[in-house]
Amino acid sequence: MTGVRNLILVLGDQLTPAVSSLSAADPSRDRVLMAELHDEATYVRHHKKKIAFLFSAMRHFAEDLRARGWSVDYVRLGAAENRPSFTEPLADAVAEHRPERIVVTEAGEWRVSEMIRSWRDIFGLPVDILPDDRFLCSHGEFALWAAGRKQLRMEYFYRDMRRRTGLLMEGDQPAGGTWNFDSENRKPADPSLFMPRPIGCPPDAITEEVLALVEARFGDHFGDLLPFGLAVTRADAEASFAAFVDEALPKFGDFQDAMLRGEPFLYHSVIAQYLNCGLLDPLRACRQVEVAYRAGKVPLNAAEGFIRQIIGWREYVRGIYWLKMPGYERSNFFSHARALPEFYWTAETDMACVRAAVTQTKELAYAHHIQRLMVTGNFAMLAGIDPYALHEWYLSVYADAYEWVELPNTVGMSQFADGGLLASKPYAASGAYINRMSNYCGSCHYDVKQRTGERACPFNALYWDFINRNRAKIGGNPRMAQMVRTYDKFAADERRRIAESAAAFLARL
Ligand code: FAD
Ligand code: DLZ
Ligand code: SF4
Repeated sequence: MTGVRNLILVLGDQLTPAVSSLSAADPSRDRVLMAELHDEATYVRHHKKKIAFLFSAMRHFAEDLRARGWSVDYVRLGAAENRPSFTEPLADAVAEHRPERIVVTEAGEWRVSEMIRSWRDIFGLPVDILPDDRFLCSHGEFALWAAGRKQLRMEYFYRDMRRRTGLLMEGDQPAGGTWNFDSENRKPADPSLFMPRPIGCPPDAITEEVLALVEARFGDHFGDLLPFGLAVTRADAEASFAAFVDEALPKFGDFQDAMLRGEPFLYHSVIAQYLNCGLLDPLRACRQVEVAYRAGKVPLNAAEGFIRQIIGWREYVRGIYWLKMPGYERSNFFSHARALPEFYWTAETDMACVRAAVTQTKELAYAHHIQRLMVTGNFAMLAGIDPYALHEWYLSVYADAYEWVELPNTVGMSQFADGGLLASKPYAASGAYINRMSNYCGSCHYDVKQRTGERACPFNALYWDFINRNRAKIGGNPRMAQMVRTYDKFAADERRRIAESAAAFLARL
């Protein structure tokens, strides 16, 4: 067949008709290519649920495009042998359709964007790489914002995004007279509160077929495939988000940092996997939240907290990723080199907080932010785990994980491995923080009140040991210098016991 003008490659995280490669195209002359790829499912061994979610969402999206009049070549995994990466199905489609050019919206990951850059030479065709305008801030705009600043801080970036979008603005002032209500968003949750759950979407025939494929091909990957209840269409993702706005958002702010036994979601939205693959539009979601606030259905601290995560943190970490790649993935400020403990895969640990986070990660491919940051992330930093190994873990185990968002959160925010480029101080905490924000400690083998000894909460000795061994690196930060001074006031015997407890625990790892 001849006469195809543009061959449009739609990547697995570009599942919206509004993506720039499609919005500028013409279904009568252009052709779409999508492919399920062995290499993409295994470059880190993704959670089974994540692969099933994405493949099913891709298949549904291809159907959606066909219904809109597009000609779509959809390459199913295993349909042809040795078609493992984007390049092979693309070569097949180029040979078959002889397009004038290849068009693709820029990839979210450095690795894939490098691959795309190689195609002009491989295929001898022009390759148009279009900006991903699902994001508010382009790479160039972020680089301009960052240029000449001594410190990059999310808060100032976020204010610019508020001004730019007009979200929660009264003229040129923030609604309520304050930009950021974070200090109101740190309440521990009460288990007696009503906890809404994200709506479940039972698998349809397309998803059932994908589930069988994933079990057959990736059955040895981490994680539980079943039960499967994620939305795989835009309509279901939007219904899930609407339910969140009605039921959970009013309390999202208050309990944003809380953790509770048996409550994996609390008042979180559980939409990152939909935003990141294109099923939900970030700005539209924020506008819906603003409407709920203006209608008096949602308090300002909740609306602001939610909008900040999306137009603030989400955009900011993406900016950092593209500013610092390649190379950022190997950041290791503390020179941490310990292997990732086996319990990150098995959940077999006596630490109740870590066990809960890993168990639900295995079951749901989901843990909320504070579990990622202050439980699994905090533990890894205190224990001196190699940040690259940890990065590969986070990238593989969460349904919402793509390198552009996962890497800065892991390397920058949770491990301080970039030396403070992204975060103003290390998110290091002893068991007291986890005890304050959760009810895990009550059922734990360890005693959160003890600092040293066999039954002492491991976070305690590890925390003080971390402060002491990194004093030269963190002492310049006023908030950390205070902790170094506190350590120095401990009696010599106590300091020795801390070192011994930490060493004994790490030796058992
Ligand atoms: P909610 O708490 O309901 O927040 C709403 C939305 O805000 C999220 O859906 C997300 O899109 C956005 N958001 C919130 N916090 C952040 C943040 N720090 N960075 C970027 N966006 C944010 N988020 C991912 O989307 N993918 C990842 O791979 C990822 N890896 C992480 C790794 C670590 C070590 C840490 C500490 C955080 C990571 N995050 C990641 C950020 C955050 O934990 C998740 O976005 C959030 O838990 C997703 O759950 P939710 O949709 O219920 O979020
Ligand atoms: C994460 C993922 C997986 C598991 N599988 C595919 C796939 O089969 N086909 C595809 O186009 N994309 C997949 N993705 C997303 C990519 O790995 C990658 O994250 C994005 O293309 C961003 O660069
Ligand atoms: Fe986690 Fe320590 Fe509490 Fe146990 S006592 S749940 S290890 S913080």
